[in-house]
Amino acid sequence: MLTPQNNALRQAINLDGIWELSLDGASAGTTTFVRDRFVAVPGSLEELYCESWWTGGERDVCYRTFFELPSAPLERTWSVWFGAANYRAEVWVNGIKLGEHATGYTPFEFPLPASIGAGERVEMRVRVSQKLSADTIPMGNLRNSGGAGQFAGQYPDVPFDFFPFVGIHRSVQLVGVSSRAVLSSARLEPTVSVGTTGLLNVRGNVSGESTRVECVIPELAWCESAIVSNGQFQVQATFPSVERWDVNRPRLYIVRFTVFDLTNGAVDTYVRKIGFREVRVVGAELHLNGRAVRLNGFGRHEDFAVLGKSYNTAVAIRDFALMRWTGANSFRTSHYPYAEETLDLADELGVLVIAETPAVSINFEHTTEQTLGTHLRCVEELIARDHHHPCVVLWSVANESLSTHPRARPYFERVTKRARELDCTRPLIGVTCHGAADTTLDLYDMIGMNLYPGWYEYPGQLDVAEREFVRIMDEVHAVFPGPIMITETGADAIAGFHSLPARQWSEEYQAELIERLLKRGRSLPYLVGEHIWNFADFATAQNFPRALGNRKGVFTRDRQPKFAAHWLRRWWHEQS
Ligand code: GCB
Repeated sequence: MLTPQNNALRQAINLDGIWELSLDGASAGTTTFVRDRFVAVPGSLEELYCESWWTGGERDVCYRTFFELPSAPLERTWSVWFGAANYRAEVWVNGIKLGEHATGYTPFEFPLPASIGAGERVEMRVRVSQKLSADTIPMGNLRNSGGAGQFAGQYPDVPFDFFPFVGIHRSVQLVGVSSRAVLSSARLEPTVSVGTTGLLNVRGNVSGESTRVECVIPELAWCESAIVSNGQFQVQATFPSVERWDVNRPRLYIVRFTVFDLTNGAVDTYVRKIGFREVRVVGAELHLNGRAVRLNGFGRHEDFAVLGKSYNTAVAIRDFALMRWTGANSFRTSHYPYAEETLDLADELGVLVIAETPAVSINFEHTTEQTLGTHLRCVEELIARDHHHPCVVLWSVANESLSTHPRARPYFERVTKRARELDCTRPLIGVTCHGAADTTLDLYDMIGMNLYPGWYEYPGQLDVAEREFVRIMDEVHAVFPGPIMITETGADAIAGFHSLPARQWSEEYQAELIERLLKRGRSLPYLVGEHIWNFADFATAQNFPRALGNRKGVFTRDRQPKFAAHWLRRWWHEQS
């Protein structure tokens, strides 16, 4: 599946806007819409109205919109494409079920019945379900009691703190392509070898009847015709002189594919941007283009007031502006794949990304054979969507699993094996909060440590927090020889709360804790990165440790700086 594009031979018609909502999702195919509930697409439901939508994680809701197919000069096949809907979506048009997609955060597309003609008014219904269970990714409704870890007993019942927003979170598009032949997938692997020599491997699939696909990079004066055989094509090229894509110095090249049908007429065209760069783990270092690179930045969330988890371009641009202002060069898409537009911006701006699946807090007390199957599908969907983005330098297959459990190792052997089969050009990072007790460390090329000394442990005791931080890191280094980074550390601070001496929840405490831990971290030679938890405050499930959300942001939820953001800005700018 390719992300929709509008060009001379393809149509992408935006269906975003005001849709109707029915709270009766159970009978989605037949439910009546009373036309007094309207929702935004893209949008999350939870912060639109004044009452809570959450019903213990059992609710299905139904969305509805209408559209018409345009009459097109060419023979067209139409489909409907969704950027993401959480957590499960079923799509009907004119009473016919087209299909369903489980897990949020990744796109899905269904062909429309050929019987729908141009100009016909089409009703589309989408049942969106908030149900999470032991079988789903992420997991939910595990009914753990309060003793079973930080997130047990909270409301909604999810084993993570961020609010499980429900909705059609990303754009919906009507996609029209040639019914003769169309590019259905394109896998590009650009890399650089010695000096400035660029190598490019292209593999792709074409559906329909096609003879050849032309691949062109105008700026490299490259044009190659690949023969299509059994719906597949492949080409390789070597370029003596390319400019690399690098952190803060992004160089992107446009690749254009043109598909020809049996009469040698051009019937489809599609463009992709690529960057020539190489990422590798060398000893205890992470190398980008043959040089050690340090990751400074944040764990983040897709979260903003009213918008919930839905994508918004203005917020995305503000976030990149703030990251640049601090001097950050990277972030992790904690704890799920972000909107592809966010990766497009990271490609354009030279920001490095750790791309993560939605597998957060896998709890092996509850996993089933189905959990693993769903997790593997999440890995496949993430890599299928994001492999061509030069900004993605590491894959994270999960965040903070219960990886001390005996079932963790065989499970993650399967997950990491699948990720490596799908992409051998990027290292895998294992993100853990279990330190040296994690039984899966050696399955990864790099380790990300989530640790909160001075917050959850040793509150108020900054000297002890520093010592603990070094002790835990050294313990991991003793059993894992590769590169290690901090993927999470920090403290909650409510903007405007001040305290001297510095005490928990004050801006002073958050800033001082971060400063002390990061300065100590610089004395550890194997530490190749520091990501602060979190970039901005975010909405959470309800529980007593959360004061109207998680306040570990160094920016507020409306993206204004706390003291810690100013300190990071000085620190990262001094280092660069
Ligand atoms: C963690 C989780 C993250 C939480 C954070 C916290 O370890 O990975 O999702 O938000 O701790 O603030 O407790």
